[in-house]
Amino acid sequence: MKFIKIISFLLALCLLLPSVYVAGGEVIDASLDADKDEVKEGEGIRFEVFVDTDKTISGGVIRLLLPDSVFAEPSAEYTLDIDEPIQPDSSTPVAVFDLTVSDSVLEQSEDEATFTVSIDSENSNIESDGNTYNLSGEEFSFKVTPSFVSGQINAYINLESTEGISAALVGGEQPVNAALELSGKKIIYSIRRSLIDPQVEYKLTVTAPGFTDVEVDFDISQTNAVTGFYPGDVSGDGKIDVYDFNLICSYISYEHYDAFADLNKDTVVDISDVQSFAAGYKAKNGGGAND
Ligand SMILES: [Ca+2]
Repeated sequence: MKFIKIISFLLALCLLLPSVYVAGGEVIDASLDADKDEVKEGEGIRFEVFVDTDKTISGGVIRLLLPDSVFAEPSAEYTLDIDEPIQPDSSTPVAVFDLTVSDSVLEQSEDEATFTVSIDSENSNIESDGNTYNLSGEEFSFKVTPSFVSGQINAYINLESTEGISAALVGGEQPVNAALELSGKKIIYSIRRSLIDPQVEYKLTVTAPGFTDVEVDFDISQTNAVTGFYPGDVSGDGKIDVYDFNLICSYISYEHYDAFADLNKDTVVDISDVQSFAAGYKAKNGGGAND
């Protein structure tokens, strides 16, 4: 009885062996390519495996070695399911992998990072004429850059800086701050996509000394254009009226600097802030919403 068990074990071992057996120790060259060498967080990237051989291929399995926690997919395996043996060529891939880069691969401070993917030579093989050959190939390097959600805030005036202006998503556990950049009378805001929780309904708030605060619904799938961020609220009471105008005039005459009166954010309170006040007053009162 024990003898039969040993024979059965050896027989099972014999049946297993062909799948790990490398015929004649020969390894076939394969190459790995991708449709891009730079990809944003959350984007897809397609890897293709090409085999350079004059052998016909009747089957096999190809695995990729993926870096830890870079892709949404935990592993990448492709089984060559071939009815009739094929003759590979350098322009037709034998395996295609569509992978998605996770949307939080990078540390928040990182501008980019480089990762590599390679063919898992030990676990990749092709079958040809009853033999199994392992594949070898060089690794493919690609760069991941951050993904941003951006939109614009109408400021109604030409600003000299974004000093004191802040835009943030509120509604989650803590606010998500936006980076700001000037473009004419608009402020372009951008937020790292990986910081935005898709389950949370956020409001986008914009505040600055001298401007009326604004809060709008935030939709991650759309380019949000924010209106209602008006310059001219020097007293900070939410209104733009003659009282604010008088404050600017008195600061100018006393040569006094006040951040709330420095509407164009150029570190002085002067006639340009009077002009900014006029533009804000006009916009808020329906005169220049499209300026
Ligand atoms: Ca000013």
